[in-house]
Amino acid sequence: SAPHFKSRCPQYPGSKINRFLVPDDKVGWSQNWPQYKPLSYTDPLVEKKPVWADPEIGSFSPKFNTVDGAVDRTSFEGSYKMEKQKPLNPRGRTGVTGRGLLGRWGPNHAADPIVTRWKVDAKGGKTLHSVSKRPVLQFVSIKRKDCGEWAVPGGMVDAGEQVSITLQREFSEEALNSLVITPSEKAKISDRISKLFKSPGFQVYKGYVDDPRNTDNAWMETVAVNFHDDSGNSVSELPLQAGDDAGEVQWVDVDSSFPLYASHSHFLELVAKERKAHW
Ligand code: RP5
Ligand code: MG
Ligand code: MG
Repeated sequence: SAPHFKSRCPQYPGSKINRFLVPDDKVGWSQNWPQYKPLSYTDPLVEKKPVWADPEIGSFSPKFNTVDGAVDRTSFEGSYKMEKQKPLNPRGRTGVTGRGLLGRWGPNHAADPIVTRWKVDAKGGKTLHSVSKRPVLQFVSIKRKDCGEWAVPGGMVDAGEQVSITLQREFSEEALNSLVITPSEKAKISDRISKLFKSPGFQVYKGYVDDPRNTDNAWMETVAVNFHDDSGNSVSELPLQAGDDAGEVQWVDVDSSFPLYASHSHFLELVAKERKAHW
């Protein structure tokens, strides 16, 4: 696969930190590079030791490459290497060390719910794309508040949480604004979406995410699952409302030209292929 790219974005998100510039041919750790002198950066929020973050290396004894109590420190990419007691990004150099905005040393596990339906015309027939002649999928997309980019409404797997729960919880928080509605409204919504989320879904991707928050010692990994509302009468009818770290939410046509956060475009390409839809 191509070397990670967004993980080398010149400026570290939410900071004034410039990454050490890493050319494509120096990404891999196997390339000897004595001149490589990245800055260490940990966001002040992470330093405050919130529940979702690890302490500093040295002040605790994490068990890497294993499930460490409630925290899954295994990687979908296989066993990761350690250097000076710190995990090494399995995809190579990023131009910054420490954890940046990420809470965990090593893999930070997320889940990405990709909820889709077919785009239909006024008569309810599937819309075919003018060029590819294939039916067009739409997915529930949120505009992230942190960077303004459109994305899948994914989020971090809480310690000890099952991924299937994270998928439904993050979708509800970010696309249905479940955090601020009344308990009775919440019950109604979760009733209607639980059917869709109870279906096994199509596991689209499992592994490293090329996320701009990644560092040499901390990185994002995800399980992306597609829940498809084929008839368009279950989740499609729910009123979308942006919540939590989402500023906007809407159904977006699945199309290769639409730019998305991190590796999310890659996930949607896989969904389109699987459903024989336009891409
Ligand atoms: C991405 O960050 C994942 O693919 C997921 O969509 C997201 C999780 O982080 P937050 O949305 O919680 O910031 O790498
Ligand atoms: Mg969230
Ligand atoms: Mg999120």
